Amino acid sequence: MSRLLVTGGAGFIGSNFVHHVVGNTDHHVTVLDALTYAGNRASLAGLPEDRVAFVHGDITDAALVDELFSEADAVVHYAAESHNDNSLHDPRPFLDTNIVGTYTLLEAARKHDTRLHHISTDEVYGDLELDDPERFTENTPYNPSSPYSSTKAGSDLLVRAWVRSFGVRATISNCSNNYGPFQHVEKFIPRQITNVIRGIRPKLYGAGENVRDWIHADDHSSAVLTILDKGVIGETYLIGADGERNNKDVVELILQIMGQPADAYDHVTDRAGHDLRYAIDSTKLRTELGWAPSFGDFESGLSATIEWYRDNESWWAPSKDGVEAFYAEKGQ
Ligand code: NAD
Ligand code: TDX
Repeated sequence: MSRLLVTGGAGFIGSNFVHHVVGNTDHHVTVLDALTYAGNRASLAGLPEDRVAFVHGDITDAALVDELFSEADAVVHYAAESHNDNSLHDPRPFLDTNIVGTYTLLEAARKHDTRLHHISTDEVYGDLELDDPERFTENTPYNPSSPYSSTKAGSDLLVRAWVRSFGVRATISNCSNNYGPFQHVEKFIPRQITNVIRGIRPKLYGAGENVRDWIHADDHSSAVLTILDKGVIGETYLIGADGERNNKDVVELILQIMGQPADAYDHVTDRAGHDLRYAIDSTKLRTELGWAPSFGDFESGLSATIEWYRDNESWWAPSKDGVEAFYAEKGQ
């Protein structure tokens, strides 16, 4: 049994990972989370106290990070400012958390020789044309578009430098778009599901031709555990489940599953600098480490996610009005 420190474990993907670890391993988890607007203690409710400890704190707090690293066998680093639209409105917190926060963890990993896995995103590679036959691989050059993705790219480069210069025992994964329970209602899929529940028409940016490569958050978790277990230090692994869909198709599918007419949505102002298409080639992870996703079918994963939002209105309702007011101000 190992002691895992999980940063950002009260966020969407981090909390899914903590549930996955408790259900599938003997590891003990300590969550370090600042509980920003995106963090929610309720996402960890019901987990056994002897398996999961919670520390309310910031990853830029070097003294706290140092203490927690001294007690951990491995660290999985999810904490980030994660929303592109927010980064276009106010980039500063993205620099603090994504860059300075990751630097703070790397210095602690260096001091304590702690195994670190850094969670990143496919957005560091920029975007693809709709008809590009190539997908992103571990060798695709970095070309981020937004303040969010550029700070994630910067954090990845810090990790690579600390591996090479200081021998830090780190791996990196770059994953595609996640969906599933506990995702904040600012994000595309939960926003549209909760809009329909509230009787608000879904909002599609621009023409809706932008393609995202969807993976269930639980499959992201199994991939991260596989990398922690078998990944080679210094290596980067791309995580994806061959789930490319354009946004228009996703909105229409949500409306269909929720019993609404397929055209009952609005086109709204597009995102500035909106990346056209992401697509992941996860061959390396599958062939070298033997990982495969379990959620093969996007429709059934989406249906289960819709059910989760129907059943857990008390989890998302406190954020909904504020998020919609923020979007309304921007014509979105
Ligand atoms: P999220 O916004 O839902 O959660 C982020 C969590 O980090 C929150 O609990 C927040 O309170 C915490 N946090 C923020 N700043 C902090 C700080 N300074 N100190 C401590 N905790 C802090 O994000 P998410 O969607 O779960 O993303 C998690 C990670 O996965 C991020 O690194 C993101 O870049 C990456 N990622 C996300 C996706 C996706 O589709 N959402 C895809 C690929 C990679
Ligand atoms: O209301 C909306 N309407 C809409 O059409 C919203 C909120 C989004 N969109 C579009 C923009 C994107 O093309 O849907 C797509 C998905 O948008 P987001 O959920 O904001 O995700 P994205 O910008 O693709 O980034 C996500 O995946 C990669 C995560 O938020 C990042 O943290 C991750 O790195």
